[in-house]
Amino acid sequence: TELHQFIRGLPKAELHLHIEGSLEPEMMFALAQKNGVKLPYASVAEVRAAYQFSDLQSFLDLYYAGAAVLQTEQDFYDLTAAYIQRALADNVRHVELFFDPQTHTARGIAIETVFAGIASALRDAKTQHGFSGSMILCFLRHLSEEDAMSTLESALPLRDAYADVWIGVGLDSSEVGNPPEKFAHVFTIAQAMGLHVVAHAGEEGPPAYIHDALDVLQVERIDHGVRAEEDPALMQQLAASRMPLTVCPLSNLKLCVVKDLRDHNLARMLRAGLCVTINSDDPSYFGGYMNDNFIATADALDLSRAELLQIARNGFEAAFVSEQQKQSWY
Ligand code: ES4
Ligand code: ZN
Repeated sequence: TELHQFIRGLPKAELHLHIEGSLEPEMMFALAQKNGVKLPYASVAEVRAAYQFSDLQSFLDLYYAGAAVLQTEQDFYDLTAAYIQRALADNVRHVELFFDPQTHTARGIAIETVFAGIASALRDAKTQHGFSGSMILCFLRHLSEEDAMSTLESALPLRDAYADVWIGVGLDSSEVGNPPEKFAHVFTIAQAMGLHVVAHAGEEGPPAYIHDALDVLQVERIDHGVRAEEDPALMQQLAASRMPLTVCPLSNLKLCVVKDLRDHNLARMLRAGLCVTINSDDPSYFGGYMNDNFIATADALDLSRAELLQIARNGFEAAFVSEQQKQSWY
């Protein structure tokens, strides 16, 4: 339809994308064969058929298993380059991608390998396509704060070599039972180093986790945040401060955070004045990249062109880039 064409033509920024979650089954199979990794699936079709989730944890179990095929710098390069190609096709101009070093270092992959592969793909895309991209290192919240701290320490020596791309830290994985306070110390250090700070909060966890991510971790964006709606005072605060929420509608549907996209609160939060953005989270697992997320949401919630334009602009407003770079986009 014409509205879908309008959406495809909008320049977009993607602020909530786990690079390991962009691993398509075809690449998973090819890398498994190349690297001699055994997968519990006989075919690409079997992998896709396994992507039926009941909650966040049921997804994370498959997501961490799939990531085990990534071993060399070239593997991380190819993964990132494939995502960028897909993003360019959706008119995504800027990405701040998440990566999970602990998933890889736990398997004996050096953190340098992860940084080098992802960063080279981002740098090549900048040269070749004028595509702008940066990296946010996420700590796995189901692991200890000591583990997060040693991950940050192992990344510190890379700071200067990756100053052009490594811009921040985030917090992901199993939310409930792993509140923001658990990572207060490591976030304080990261922020003191001049890194941007974000955290997943209020995806499955309660609104109190959003409050604490803001208060204790001093985050500059909330990833997901959809459960903010249960706390009217928090909604007021998020609207007044224009605190960005990186919402991922198809993810919320696939992980049963909402049971129908028509029940999603994205439009209500937008209309309440919150800085809502649309993102794809783990596009290979959740059935869609940026335009798929925008189109499915627009159709389910009857978003107007003005609202869709506002959402796309919110992505650039919420991006960790200079005012000058923002003005070049809008
Ligand atoms: C994630 Cl959807 C989601 N939530 C929390 N952690 C994650 N890691 C990758 N995808
Ligand atoms: Zn996420």
